[in-house]
Amino acid sequence: MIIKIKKSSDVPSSEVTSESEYLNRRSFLAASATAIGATAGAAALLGRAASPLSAAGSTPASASAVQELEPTAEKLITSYNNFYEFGLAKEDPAKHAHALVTEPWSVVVDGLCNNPAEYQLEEFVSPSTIEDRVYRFRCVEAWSMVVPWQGFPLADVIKRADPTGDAEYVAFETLWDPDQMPQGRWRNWEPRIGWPYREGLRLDEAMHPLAFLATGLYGKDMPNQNGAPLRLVVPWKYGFKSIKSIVRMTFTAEEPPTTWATQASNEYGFYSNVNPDVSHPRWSQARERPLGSFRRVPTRFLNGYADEVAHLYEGMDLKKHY
Ligand SMILES: Nc1nc2c(c(=O)[nH]1)N[C@H]1C(S)=C(S)[C@@H](COP(=O)(O)O)O[C@H]1N2
Ligand SMILES: [Mo]
Repeated sequence: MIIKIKKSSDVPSSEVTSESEYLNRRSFLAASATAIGATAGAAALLGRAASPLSAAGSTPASASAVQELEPTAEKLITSYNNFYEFGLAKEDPAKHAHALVTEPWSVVVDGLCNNPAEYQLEEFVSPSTIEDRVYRFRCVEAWSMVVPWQGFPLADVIKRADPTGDAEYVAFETLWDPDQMPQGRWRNWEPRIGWPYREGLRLDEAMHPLAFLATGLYGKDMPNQNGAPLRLVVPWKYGFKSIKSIVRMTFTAEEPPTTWATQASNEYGFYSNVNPDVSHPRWSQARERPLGSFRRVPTRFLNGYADEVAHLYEGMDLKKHY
């Protein structure tokens, strides 16, 4: 599907681009952003926060931030995937997700909000400006990548929905259609998983300017295996929070049940903030392997976004609320 792209004034984006063109353009943008002082969009492109404060254009981009965020090869991002509806092996989604029908696509917004609605994808996306965001992405399995996404802030659709005063959380659901996703029927596990895949955020997390609804990567429409046509990206949380192929968003008063926390609550909590100091019961989270490399590198607190998001967790015991 083709999403009509409104260009953001400061960051041109999202023509169909080869990886090498993309990277060239990116260094150009990085250079100009450094020269003019980073705007929110350019700051995000450089992997710096588009925080409410820096959105005013006050945060100059640092050269080190540019070097840190060398995007992972497109081929790796689109061939090494977790999308269990299409099978359990990393190569399965790229093999099978062509069966996913993304057009037409609709998204239901409901629950505790003043403007519940069912949108066609085009209506859902078009009020927003599509931006580039180069984000670190850290899977709970201790591999990581850097992805040049295109999309728009999750806050845009939340503001439009206008959650009521009782709404504390927002829950998300992926499409579940066993005809399109036959690999999702595994003999032993599937009954316990309880499709559809579900995720959720606290409302203040969801409103944070880094929380992103992605419609593409590397300047192209989202590949099916990466969660076409629309997936969540929450860069400071483990990858499984970044739910794919979203068909529903529901505002709730209570913490909503999520797929992996339901499956194994001692291993996967609701928060699932990237934290090198809180081990998974079966492995350490202190280090990670960037895709395309064999060396392991230290994992950063909140995946490197602590300056922007740590305040969301002030006063919380992150070992307990893992
Ligand atoms: N619907 C759905 N969303 C999902 C998953 C899944 O299996 N089904 N896997 C999650 C996990 S564990 C990760 S690491 C990321 C992987 O995203 P990627 O394949 O684009 O790298 O998607 C997340 N979103
Ligand atoms: Mo993951």
